[in-house]
Amino acid sequence: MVEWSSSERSTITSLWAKINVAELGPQTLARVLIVYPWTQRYFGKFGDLSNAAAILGNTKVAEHGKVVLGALDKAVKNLDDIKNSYSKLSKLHSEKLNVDPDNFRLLADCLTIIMATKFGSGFPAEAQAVWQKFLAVVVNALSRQYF
Ligand code: HEG
Repeated sequence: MVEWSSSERSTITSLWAKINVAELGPQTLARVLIVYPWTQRYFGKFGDLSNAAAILGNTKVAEHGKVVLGALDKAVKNLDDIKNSYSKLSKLHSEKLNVDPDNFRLLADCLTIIMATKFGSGFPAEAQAVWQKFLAVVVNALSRQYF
């Protein structure tokens, strides 16, 4: 069981409140697809992913980026039970979508980079440390139904 101090809880909540899902979600997923091109294999139905400009302009990528980032709301609201709150989603990625769970961490890292770019000095190292702890718990929960 992960323990959160009250200052960790407030850092996570206030960072989440600053995140515009409709803006950062598309940017995060596009970055994953550009930086780690093997992740494109899961999105065969999304149309043109042949270069960075195509990925950044792809409306299906943008829509799905919002869905993925929006799903973090569940973790923020259930900090003490992230594992159980993602058990269905983990099962879906494992058994139906067959997504290699290593990719969850890649997405988490891209989100952190996008946040640093967007927030600049509003995302100091101490806040990053807490945020990455939070994302590590999310990644762990999503990877759970694979074992
Ligand atoms: Mg996944 C569907 C969340 C990483 C590939 N992802 C979904 C859905 C959610 C979600 C909420 C919709 C589920 C539904 O339809 O019921 N994804 C989610 C999170 C994270 C993540 C929270 C990581 C933090 N996903 C992820 C990664 C890949 C991936 C890294 C592949 C590299 N997701 C994926 C695919 C679908 C979803 C292929 C189905 C897309 C579709 O067909 O519309």
